Amino acid sequence: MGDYYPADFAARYRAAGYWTDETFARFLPDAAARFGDAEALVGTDHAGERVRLSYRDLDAAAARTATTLREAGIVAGDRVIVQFPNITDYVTALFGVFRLGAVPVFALPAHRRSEISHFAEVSGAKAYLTVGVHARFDHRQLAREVVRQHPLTVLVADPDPQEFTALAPGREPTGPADPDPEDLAFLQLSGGTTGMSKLIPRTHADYLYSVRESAAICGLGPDTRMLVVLPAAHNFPMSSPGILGVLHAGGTVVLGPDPSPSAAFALIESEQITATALVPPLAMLWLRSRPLIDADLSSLQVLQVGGAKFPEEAARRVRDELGCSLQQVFGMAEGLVNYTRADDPEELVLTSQGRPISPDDEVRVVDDGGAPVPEGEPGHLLTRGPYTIRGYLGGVDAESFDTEGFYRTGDIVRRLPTGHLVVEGRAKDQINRGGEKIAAEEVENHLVAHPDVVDAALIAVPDSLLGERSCAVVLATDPPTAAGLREFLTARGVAAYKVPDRFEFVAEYPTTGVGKISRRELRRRLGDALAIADES
Ligand code: AMP
Ligand code: DBH
Repeated sequence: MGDYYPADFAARYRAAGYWTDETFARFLPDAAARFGDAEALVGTDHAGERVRLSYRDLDAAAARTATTLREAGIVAGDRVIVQFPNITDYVTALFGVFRLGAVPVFALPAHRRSEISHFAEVSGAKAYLTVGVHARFDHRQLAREVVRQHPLTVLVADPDPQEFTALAPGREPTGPADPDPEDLAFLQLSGGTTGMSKLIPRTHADYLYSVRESAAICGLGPDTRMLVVLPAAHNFPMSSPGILGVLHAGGTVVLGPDPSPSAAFALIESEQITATALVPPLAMLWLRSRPLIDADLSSLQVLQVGGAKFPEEAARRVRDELGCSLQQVFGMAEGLVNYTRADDPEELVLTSQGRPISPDDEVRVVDDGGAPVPEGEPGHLLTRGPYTIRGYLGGVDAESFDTEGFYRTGDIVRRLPTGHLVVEGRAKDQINRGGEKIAAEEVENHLVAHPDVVDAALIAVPDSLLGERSCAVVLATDPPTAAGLREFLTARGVAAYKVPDRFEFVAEYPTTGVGKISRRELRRRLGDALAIADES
């Protein structure tokens, strides 16, 4: 049994019925037994072919993919990096891995050498599953670079896997493994607050509890048709309630490879989509584009928005302009997920980020010294509960967890008398670029590797579309150009979304009392500079 939770808490969560014997190895076999010929998955495959799979088909495809993985040497407990765009091969590969009792490590399509190598190193991964060319980027080349340092078995969903193994269904099915429900099911990624993304160990029992409850809270059932346009491996579209919630409830998942309004609106109409999930910048783009695109969106009942704060002004436009209701979702891959409920008063849906899934989600809102703040006052959000981790992979981390096991989310929230949370900001050093989280320190580390860079500070600057963009404030002897630094970061294998949107060169930094760079002061100065630039 895994030691992911203290024994007394585990016993409590089991006794409450939150944790059951369900595992991801048997997820699809069970769903196939319950939903058989109902449509489970619609999308395109790696070859761009339209695919429609029933629950039975999907389970059979995963069972045969598991055979290919097994023949490539993957066994129960192995860590396997999965990196896919929103294509049907992702789902069959993922459930193939689960079926073997192996442990997926969820990379995003935007990740490059720097990130994939980091995941390989920290997770001790044995294999890497990916595609050929996607969005004009050749993942086989990426794999080639990664395997130079990390001996991974690479399987590629492409007719031309080059020197690697083809990831395709094998001839025979492989039966499901029997992992311990309280053991590690997969490694999810944190947005990364103080460096590279940390790996988040989630167990079958804790995660499936959140999936089942999410599906119930969101009213999912066999009639649900959910469009997934956010990167499918991200925690939000995966589980809140996401792909897993829909497949658990017998509905249909429609994978959309392209979140643009024109592509997504066409799919909503043709596939009679009832629900979808977006980050705020995309939701704002959809709102702006609605009058310009001729499409029937009348099937759409709910738009979920989460990942970053959705401005109230935009929230107020959803019902009239998109013709559906809004659900705000405030979650984190570490655990705690909050939803506004369908029967919440409209004002609460528009102005709060929802309330927790579980009656046993413990929420504390505290001041800088750790003392509780009065209800309704802003403070640091700490949480503990039946699906929130007690530690990252690789041990104790006193910065992220307090002595009682509460996870310090880094978010500043207000708690309303109804239990709903309003996100006011972030204490942690992370930039939220429209839902894509960028760890300041990670990018700074790359920048200071440049021979002419003395020091670098990455800070957020407000942006009307993305919420925040990144600005690198660089201290350099012989200032390189912004273009030169961009090239430098790209050559180091840094994902494009982490390359600073803007560069500023300075001769010195403002510092705090103990001599640390004052990001707050930098932000203020930069804010002033931007305001001046706007006036001129
Ligand atoms: P991650 O560590 O990538 O899982 O990101 C989780 C973080 O995203 C949270 O701690 C929040 O900072 C932010 N976040 C997620 N949903 C929302 C939301 N609805 N409103 C504001 N911030 C959010
Ligand atoms: O941003 C997130 O990580 C997030 C947002 C909404 C999340 O993990 C979730 C819901 O589960």
